[in-house]
Amino acid sequence: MNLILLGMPGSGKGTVASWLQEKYLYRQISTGDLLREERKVGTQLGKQVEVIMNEGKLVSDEMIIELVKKHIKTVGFKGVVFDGFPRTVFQAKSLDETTNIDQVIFLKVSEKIVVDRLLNRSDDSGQRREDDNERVIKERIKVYMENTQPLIDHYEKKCLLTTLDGGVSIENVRNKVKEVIESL
Ligand code: B4P
Repeated sequence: MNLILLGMPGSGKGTVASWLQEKYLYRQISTGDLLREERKVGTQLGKQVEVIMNEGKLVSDEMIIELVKKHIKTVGFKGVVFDGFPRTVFQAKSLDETTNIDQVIFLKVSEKIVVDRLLNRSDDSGQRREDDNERVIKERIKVYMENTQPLIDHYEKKCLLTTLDGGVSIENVRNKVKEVIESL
């Protein structure tokens, strides 16, 4: 069973996807994490995407689709949970051609909440991401509205979309997601 998590930057896609991987054995494919890993290792792709990511723009569809292909392994897992992918209609159509999607969960959160979350986010060692500053967050939200929001319509037409309130506590969101996947 394959799932997609859709939502604004900071809507909690990564938080839910890593929990689904740990608890329900879904393989998490987070394109954001994969790109950050390429940057950390210093690959050619990592160098190419650095400025794009720091400015909150989208990496090219071709690069992202290649990256996903490289990492999509389902052996030993219940299925895949895509987090941060697809982000454009082109990416969604390309995924439609290769992978059966069983459910798309849209985490609906207000702009104010996501801005607050991203401005307060840091990792376990207290490090902050370069794209989590007010100027770039605004740009990421704009990019989301223009490029990713149309996917809601795309998956609604396919009768695959479930909308959940992502503005509540992490535990509440998890419970709602659990209900959805257990009903499939
Ligand atoms: P991503 O890494 O996907 O970043 P994100 O959208 O900001 O994160 P997410 O929604 O997963 O939020 P999280 O759970 O962490 O992308 C970064 C960049 O990579 C993009 O800007 C782009 O340049 C590039 N990119 C990635 N994928 C691409 C693609 N397909 N095509 C092109 N370019 C691509 O949650 C955020 C914070 O909120 C955390 O601190 C968390 O603890 C907190 N939180 C989560 N849920 C909460 C809740 N319910 N209550 C309170 N706090 C909560």
